[in-house]
Amino acid sequence: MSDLRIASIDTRVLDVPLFRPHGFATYTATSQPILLVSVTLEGGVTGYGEGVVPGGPWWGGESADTMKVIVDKHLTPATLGREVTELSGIVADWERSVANMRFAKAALEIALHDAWARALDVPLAHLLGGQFRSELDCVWALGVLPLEEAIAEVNERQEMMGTRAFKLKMGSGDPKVDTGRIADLIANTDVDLSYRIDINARWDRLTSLTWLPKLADAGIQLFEQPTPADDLDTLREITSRIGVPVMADESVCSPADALAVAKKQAADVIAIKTTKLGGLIESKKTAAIAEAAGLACHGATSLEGPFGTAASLHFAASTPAVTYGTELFGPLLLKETYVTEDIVYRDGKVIVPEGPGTGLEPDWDKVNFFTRD
Ligand code: MUC
Ligand code: MG
Repeated sequence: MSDLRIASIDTRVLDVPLFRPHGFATYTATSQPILLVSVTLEGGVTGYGEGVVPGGPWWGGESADTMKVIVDKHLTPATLGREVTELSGIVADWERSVANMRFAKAALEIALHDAWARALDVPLAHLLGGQFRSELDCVWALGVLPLEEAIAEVNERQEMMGTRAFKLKMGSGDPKVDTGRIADLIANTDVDLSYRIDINARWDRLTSLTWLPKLADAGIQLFEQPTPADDLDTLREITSRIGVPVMADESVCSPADALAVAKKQAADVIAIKTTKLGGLIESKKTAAIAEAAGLACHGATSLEGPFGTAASLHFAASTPAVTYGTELFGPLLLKETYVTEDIVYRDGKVIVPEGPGTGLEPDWDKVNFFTRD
């Protein structure tokens, strides 16, 4: 077997334009900054991970810039020279030098997993318990958009890639106007489509209790994180009062958070982002807690590029607890890709790439083109 010691870790920030602006509750992204981490083993194999937040630090406080500093200055010295087969110990040791900073840890942890899987010549899912499915349902997320543009985008995605389920971003505007816009969208598109909303923790209790029932009447089938991350009492109240399933996203950034949500019965579904959770090992722990508590898991996204998305797909494909589909559509938001063969989307599903590691290879001309000076 080739030498599995970690020889070098390289980081670079890519700025990849989006095909259209993506409006979140407090920020509109026109490009996605991505920290691309490359880990090379002594035997010569290289693996890739991505450090990504949705657009910028508004979501969880980290950005591609902060991740670069954390990986370069603090995680890399604690990692170089060790055997990649010690990965769970390496990740545990990172806690001695870096608290929190889970997005940064995920970028390196996933690159290490990928290098290890490539060195063994197996798909990444084989290191995560084994792959038992090859495709997953995939939601398309619309940013905050005017009604006509939203209707056009839903129709287009339905036609182009068979998408049947859509996530709508809310929380940026007047709740009454926004609720009306969403009710009009649902009324003016195919009746069989499924819609969910993500408020990114921007509404308070009273706003939620006023407008969520109206959104339920309009046909919304899932409420994602309406209220602030730490307020599990209000999340539980919404979960028990309105009769539409609730998904916890910002409220669950660690396995301990999942345990707190489970104990309070504060949500029905947990959004598993391998980024916010600090990588694949912590994501597995989080999914196990949710499963034991009878909660569903959703394969969620920070709008990663192809490498990050593929890693999350291998996670979802090897984790039976992911029973609530995925929204792993991030690469499709990018104007152009930077891998030689991109992830395939068809019939409302995303296909898990085949081959060693994530199954994807960098297109170095494109990677260099998108690399920040
Ligand atoms: C989030 O909070 O879920 C995922 C899709 C999208 O549009 O935003 C992200 C972040
Ligand atoms: Mg969310």
